[in-house]
Amino acid sequence: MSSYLVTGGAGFIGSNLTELLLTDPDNTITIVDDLSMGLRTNIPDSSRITFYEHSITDHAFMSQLLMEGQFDYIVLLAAVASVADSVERPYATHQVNQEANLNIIETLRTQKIAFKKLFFASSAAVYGDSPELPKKENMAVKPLTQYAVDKFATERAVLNYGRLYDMPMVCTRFFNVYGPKQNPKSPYSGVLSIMMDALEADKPFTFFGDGEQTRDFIYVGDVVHAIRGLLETPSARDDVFNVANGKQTSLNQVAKELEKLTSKKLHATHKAPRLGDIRDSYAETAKLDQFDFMTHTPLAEGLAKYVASV
Ligand code: UD2
Repeated sequence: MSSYLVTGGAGFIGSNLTELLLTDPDNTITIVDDLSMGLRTNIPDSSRITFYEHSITDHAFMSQLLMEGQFDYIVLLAAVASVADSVERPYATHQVNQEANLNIIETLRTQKIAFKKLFFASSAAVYGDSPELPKKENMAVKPLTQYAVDKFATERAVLNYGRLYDMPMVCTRFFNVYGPKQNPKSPYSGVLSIMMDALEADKPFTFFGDGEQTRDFIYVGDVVHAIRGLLETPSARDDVFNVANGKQTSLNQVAKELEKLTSKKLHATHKAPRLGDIRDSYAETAKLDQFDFMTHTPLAEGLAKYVASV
């Protein structure tokens, strides 16, 4: 029997992870989410879930929860999840993406709280727009936005706590995750969810730029298997892993594939590229691929599953 704390558990990746963890009948899951991006309806109906509608920026609340919760695994997914949003709200981003997480690991340290593994989700944004591709974990980083700065700083803090205070920690750098339960309602939502929503509702879709920018799109099912695998593998600690499909795909290519799958035509317009946007991105995935829990759903298959879910 394992008990999990998942911050951001009502969000896109967090709720998919919660569903996966529930498949083991012995697991219990505590979710902390302020529903700023996540949705209450994303949380499965189960007596093994305890949900707190709360912000992780309430340090006293989080410290108390950690002291009383006796969690085996702590999964830090709560975040201001958008680069563009962080450009609009740099300090609010910092409070969530760095300060709140630092409070969590500092509480674990000072209160000498025992746990089996802590996972922190960092981001491909830390690599910035350096032309070197694919992005490798040991490359120089170039965080270009507050989002990227906070993700990198927290990733380093988590790994340093692991090393300095012998705490079992692991981090990932997510590339562009897509799939069921991604919320398309914010202008900062993942591009695939916005595109899908536009196709479904026959609404216009705006490409920021020419649509030839590339991303490494990974299916959320692969991501949550990677998280669970990293938590459960004792040797995967004090380290950071890219989580990606290892393939470079342009927005125009994705649009074509989605048009085919939905038998609909995208009503596309174009605007200037977003401030702080990265042109091209894809990952070297060899480091995580050493583990047999890692799966790579091909894009066409993942998009088909996504289309079927909406
Ligand atoms: C993703 C992650 C972010 C961070 C970053 C690292 C998401 C939602 N965000 O940001 O958390 O990890 O990767 O590099 O996964 N676009 C349009 N039209 C739209 C929306 C977006 O053209 O309506 C473009 C956007 O300008 C960008 C691309 O699509 O060039 C992808 O945008 P995104 O917001 O899905 O993700 P990204 O890569 O900025």
